[in-house]
Amino acid sequence: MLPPKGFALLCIFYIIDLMKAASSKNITNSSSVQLIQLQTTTNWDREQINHLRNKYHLDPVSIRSSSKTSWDFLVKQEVFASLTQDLVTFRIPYQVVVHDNQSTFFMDDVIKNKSERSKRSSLRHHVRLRHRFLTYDEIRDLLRSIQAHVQSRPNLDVLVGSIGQSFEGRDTPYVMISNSTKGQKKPLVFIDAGSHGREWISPAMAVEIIYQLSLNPNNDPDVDELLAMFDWVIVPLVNPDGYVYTFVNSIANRLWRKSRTTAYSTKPECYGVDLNRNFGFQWNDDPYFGGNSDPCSMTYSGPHSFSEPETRNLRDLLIARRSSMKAYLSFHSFGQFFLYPWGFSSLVDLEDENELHYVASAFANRMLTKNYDYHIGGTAKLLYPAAGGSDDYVRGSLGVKYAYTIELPPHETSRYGFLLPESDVKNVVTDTWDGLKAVFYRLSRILANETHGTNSTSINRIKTSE
Ligand code: 0X9
Ligand code: ZN
Repeated sequence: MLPPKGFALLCIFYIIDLMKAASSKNITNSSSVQLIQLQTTTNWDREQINHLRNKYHLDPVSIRSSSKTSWDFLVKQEVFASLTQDLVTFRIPYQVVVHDNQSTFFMDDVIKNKSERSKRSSLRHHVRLRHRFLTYDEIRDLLRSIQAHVQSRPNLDVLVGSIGQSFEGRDTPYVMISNSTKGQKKPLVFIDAGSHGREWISPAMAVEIIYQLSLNPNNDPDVDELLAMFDWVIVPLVNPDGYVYTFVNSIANRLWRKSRTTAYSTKPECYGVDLNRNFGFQWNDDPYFGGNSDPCSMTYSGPHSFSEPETRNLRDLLIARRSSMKAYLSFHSFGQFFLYPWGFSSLVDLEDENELHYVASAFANRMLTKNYDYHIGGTAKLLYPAAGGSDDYVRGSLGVKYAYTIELPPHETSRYGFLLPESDVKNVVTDTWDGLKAVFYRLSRILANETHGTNSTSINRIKTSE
């Protein structure tokens, strides 16, 4: 989601750079794209914007549409002059937020030092890359290094595998982490990240969790507790092709959301399926349910549920681990929302919403102490309807009670949106890890009480120290 007002600041911030770029580079390249923001104040403005969306086939970058006062669009250079002329005629203010030529501006050292970074793959090398945005290759190599590093530890199993290949043939890694001392099967926490290419902080969060659980870099006693309480399966990059595509040097690439299948359109700008609309619980491609049957849409649901290798691969691992799975967390960005089902409809209540809310509030409360303001709620009620999400599938089809989607920072009003600076990664992932620990402690207490016959509806009486 992109924020209503915060992006205005971004505009001012980047427009200076745009002017610099414009003076040194040719910005009328016909294949280039600009990210522009339009401001709406009245219903009439909004009607005109809808008209312009149809006329110029504009897809908003942000998919949150309720109570919007600003809209962000990627605009091709060939329609730019005509569109901006219309905006002037309709008296709708607009600003160019970022031009194609500026894209490296957002990519920090990931792009600039790419060749230098890709040379080595030792664990020491990866430790140096900690809290950076990692490329697909770096994530894959890091997991291998961690596995090799912990191989000799007697009480820890870290197994790295692949859930299968993406459309473009990339292996999609997963990690199983388990403290096997007692030989008993523990409840499983299943975590995934990176369904949407542009949400770079999401795989960074999954990598941090893998780091913490398998290497425990701070000798944190909580990590031992967490390993004693749960087994862990983590899929840090569900959409490797979409992610790789966002590292190609252009703003249109950087903001790519979907997978990269070429099966449903011959137009490159229409490739891909929104993987978080492709799961098979109440799958629906009607925009009323937050799906979309137009391959050119950013939220294209695919021709039918599980039409994509990426969602089928994840589904198969979810099904295989279903019997012990007690919690499912899917990381996305941005906005600072801790969401639970249902995504497919705001009209259907989740019968145990209070219990899911209670667990989520352990996170929100902890994060508030660190000055992160999180909203908790059902997706369709709080955000927008979006059928075909992985959390709905895990809850609705697999019956896992505690199924969540977490929209990581920045806040929905931030000026950065998807383009969170790399310098913020460290604080975001370490603070979020702390918030997550509160969730897992609370969950563990609840599960222990359930096992000992306490009715789960008595959770309000549970006194915990989290
Ligand atoms: O729309 C989405 O897929 C998620 N938001 S995002 O901005 N990261 O794209 C929210 C998904 C919530 N869950 C379901 N819709 N089931
Ligand atoms: Zn997302």
